Amino acid sequence: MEKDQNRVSLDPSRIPNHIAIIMDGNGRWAKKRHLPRVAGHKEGMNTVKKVAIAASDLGVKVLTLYAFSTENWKRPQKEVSYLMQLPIRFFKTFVPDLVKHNVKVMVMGDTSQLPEGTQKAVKDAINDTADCDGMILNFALNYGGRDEIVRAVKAIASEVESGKLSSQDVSGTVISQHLMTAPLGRLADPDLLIRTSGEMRLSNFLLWQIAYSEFVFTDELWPDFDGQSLEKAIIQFQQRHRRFGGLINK
Ligand code: V07
Repeated sequence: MEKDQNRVSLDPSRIPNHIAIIMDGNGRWAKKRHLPRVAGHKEGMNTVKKVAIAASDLGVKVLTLYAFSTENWKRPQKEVSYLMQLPIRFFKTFVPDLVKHNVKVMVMGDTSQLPEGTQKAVKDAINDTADCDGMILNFALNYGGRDEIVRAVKAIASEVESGKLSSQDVSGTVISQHLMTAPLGRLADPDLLIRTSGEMRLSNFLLWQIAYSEFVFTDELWPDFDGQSLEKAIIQFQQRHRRFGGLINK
């Protein structure tokens, strides 16, 4: 009973700095309603807006959302082209709201492979929110965790090759500095990772960065997720004792 979520309330002084979310269940949400999968993605985008504002209001500093993985290209072509329109729609309908809430958009992943119009929408969203210094809304777009590590290793190897770096100086810090989350500095590693829709996999999302993250899995489908669901996940986070492998709280 003590751990009954309804009896434990959110501690506003212990909000996780960085929350990462695998937004799963859009297709299942649509299927339940006899709608095409893309209707689920559209509703999922509206959920992104609601949850981003809720996170910002709670004082979250970074919200990283897995929007499109390097594996998602294998989906039916029609679905992929619909997904590629979403950053454009998102930009058109939501950037003014983000500016009002002082939210800065960031994107990590290989955006050079995206259609021209999608690349432009992403650039515009980043530019138009560049002066915001509140929460960072970080989209993982055409992102893969292993791909990110491969790129980091290549970059480090070429620095060693050119003599800029000694192999002896390669460290965890150096690796972090070559990952796509490097611009986030000390906020690069999520404190809390949430996956919706009942699946308990990482699906090549952040690999290095989640070494000490708390995981919360919920059966809720992404389009049904909201500010209250986020608060529940944060309460679960707050009920856990983070130990960082015994490095702190000793
Ligand atoms: C996408 C909506 C959320 C549910 C999961 C998949 C579908 C927002 C963006 C986005 C990305 C970059 C950006 C601005 C917005 C997005 C894709 C899919 C591909 F700068 N939602 N969303 N991109 N979905």
